[in-house]
Amino acid sequence: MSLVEMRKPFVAIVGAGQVGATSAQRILEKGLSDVVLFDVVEGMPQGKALDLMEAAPIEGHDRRIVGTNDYRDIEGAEIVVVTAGLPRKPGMSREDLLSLNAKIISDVCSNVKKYAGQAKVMIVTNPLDIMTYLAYKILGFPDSRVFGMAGVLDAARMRFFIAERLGIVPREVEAVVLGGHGDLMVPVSSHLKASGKPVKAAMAAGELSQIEKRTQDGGAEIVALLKTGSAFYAPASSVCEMVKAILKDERKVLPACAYTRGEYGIRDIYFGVPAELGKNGVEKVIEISLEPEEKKGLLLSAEKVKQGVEELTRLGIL
Ligand code: TXD
Repeated sequence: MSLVEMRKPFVAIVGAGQVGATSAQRILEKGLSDVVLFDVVEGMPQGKALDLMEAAPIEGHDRRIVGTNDYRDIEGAEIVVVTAGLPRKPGMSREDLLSLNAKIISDVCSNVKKYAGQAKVMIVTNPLDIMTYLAYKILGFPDSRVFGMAGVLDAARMRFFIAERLGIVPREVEAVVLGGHGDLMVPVSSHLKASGKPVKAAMAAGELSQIEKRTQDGGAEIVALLKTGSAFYAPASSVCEMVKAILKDERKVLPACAYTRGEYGIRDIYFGVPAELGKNGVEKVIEISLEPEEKKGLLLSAEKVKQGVEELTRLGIL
């Protein structure tokens, strides 16, 4: 039985590190739901939860957060966000993290299955597409209830880069970034818009391809600057955006790491595609028109994700 009383629907976050704690902060301060913050490190989630509660009188929200080291407290969660794992160090690829984080995801998901069997589960841990697939296998939940966060972040980075280049506010830019959350992700520039107007034809090709490359390397750019740890402010905003779409049943189409069944010619892997998010999690995978180069890029990226999944089998994890 759950040890804490939370107002439903509530969100549980497993991994109270940089992304986990910042996501909790955003969820609370936007008034979206109460939060249970879990970590294996004793005292740390309790300390961060207390600190966040002490900000409530100033921030003016009426939400509640509880920190815990006991999985029983996630019982009844509507959404479990999994940010447990090691972040990249400079020079480390997301794939280097594979075997280290696979053990953590296996442990976390066994507990989520045991204590929050009805929840929707959002994976954040890298390498994202592979960890989401592993989580799906361990959880045994319908695929609509297991998905990953990456595309919202990658698209937000591109939106910012374009806005900066055009001298407009970032929210005026619409971008779609699909594929695996790795160096082969596909910024879909044919769908890029600024203040509602297509950008591709209006920008020099060389300039646009530089922004595409910077988007693909967006995570590494921050890792190199920070020296320890990886990005967390924009990732937490992205988590929050997806949590909101689900809690409020917005049926909003966002790029998400979802299970594929032949969409875009890709099958049986978790992969970044446009997904309609609502109360059931991934309500639908949406197919948008792609230019031949974009389609080719997507297939290449899918190949890389498949190799990662095969690596899980080779390592005896799957
Ligand atoms: O777009 C995306 N999907 C990403 C992914 C954007 C940013 C960060 N991305 C990945 O998220 C990153 O590469 C890492 O794999 C995760 C978490 O990144 P974060 O920056 O939050 O890492 P921290 O600060 O090290 O926090 C990880 C926490 C830390 O508090 C550990 O004690 C905890 O995870 N941890 C665990 N919690 C529960 N259970 C287990 N087994 C466990 N092991 C570690």
